[in-house]
Order: sequence, then C-alpha cells, then structure tokens
Amino acid sequence: MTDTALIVIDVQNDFCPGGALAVAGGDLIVPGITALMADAGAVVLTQDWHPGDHSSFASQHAGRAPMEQIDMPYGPQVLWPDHCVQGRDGAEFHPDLNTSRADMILRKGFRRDIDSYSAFFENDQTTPTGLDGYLRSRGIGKLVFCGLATDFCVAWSALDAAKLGFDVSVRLDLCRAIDMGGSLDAALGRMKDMGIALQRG
Ligand code: VGL
Ligand code: ZN
Repeated sequence: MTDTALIVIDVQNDFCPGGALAVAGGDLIVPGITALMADAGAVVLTQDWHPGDHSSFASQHAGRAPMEQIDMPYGPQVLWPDHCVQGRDGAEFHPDLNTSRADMILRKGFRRDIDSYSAFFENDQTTPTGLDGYLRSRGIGKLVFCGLATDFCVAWSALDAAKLGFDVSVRLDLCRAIDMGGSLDAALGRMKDMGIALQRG
C-alpha cells in the first residue's frame, strides 16, 4: 500500500544483546521486521546518532549514574550509558537488518545539548527532524512502527505521529522495551489513550 510507511526505530547494535544499552531480545525482532518490509509502501529506518560527548550520557555529568533522571532546560531527561556514538560499531544497524530496502534513513540525537527519542521532534517537543514533511510530501498517511525501545523511542515517535494526524499502529511483537520504573506500562497507556492501534501480530 503506497500510502503506508513502515518506520523501523533504532535497530542498532547498542540496543541489541552485547551492546552498550542492550534491550532484552532486541535482536529477535529482526526477522519479523524483514518480513514486514515486503508489503510496505515505504520504509524509513531511524538511527540514534550521538556525538561522543552527548548530554544524555551519564558520563558527561559528574556524580551521576546511568538510569538517573535530571532536569535539562527542555525538561526531564534520563541519563544513559554512552551509546550509539557516531561512527562506532554500536551505532551501526543490526547486521541482519535489510538496510537496502530503506527509502530513507533518519539520524537523530546528533545535537550535543538535546536528546531526540522521537523520530519527529527532539526532546524539547518543538525542534522538527524533517520526517513529517518527508512523509507528507510522499502522500503517506498511515504509519506502522516497530523497533527499539518500545517505551522510549518507539512510543515517543508513535505519540508524535498521532499528534501530527497520521493513522498510527505499533507492532508490539516487533518491539522490545527497556522497562525501567514502570516505563513500559506508562508508554502503553499513553499510546492507547491517543488511539494508537497496539498490535501483537
Ligand atoms: C533510546 C534511550 C536512549 C531508544 C535511544 O532508541 O529507545 N533509548 N536513546
Ligand atoms: Zn540515545
């Protein structure tokens, strides 16, 4: 269907077992994503792409540890282990992800002072990435999301897409979550409240 895009969020080495911010079972979703690509009108891959001194890294904040939360000028921010550093192996896509099927590869989180969970807006929820315009100019109105992690980059992207007026579904069976401090349940609740179709197959 030419009006439907598959948006594959951050299926990168650092979010897979053995990576710096490994999500349990992150690698297991790759074959199912490959199968979904066959029917998609368009395929967009996103890539978390941070400078080595990114402000979301706990290593940049004296006395702070990964998974703590701090207040940034744009709002609360979880501090992460160093991950998806530009040009390093951890930032590469999982080797089995079919990158040649991608119409577009969108990199995000490349500004030192601001994180970008969502594929549409950075974490100030204002600065656009350009993806909205790309999809609209291609006449795409329906989006199917999958990838990593359910409760962060997938949820924030899907929620922004719904706010922007796209018809949104999330293939939960082709996502995996970080799930810290109730983050998965909270994200699922927010997506449900926004009318996003949560599918398990
Ligand atoms: C993500 C935390 C930090 C994600 C990216 O892809 O969900 N999570 N950076
Ligand atoms: Zn990141």
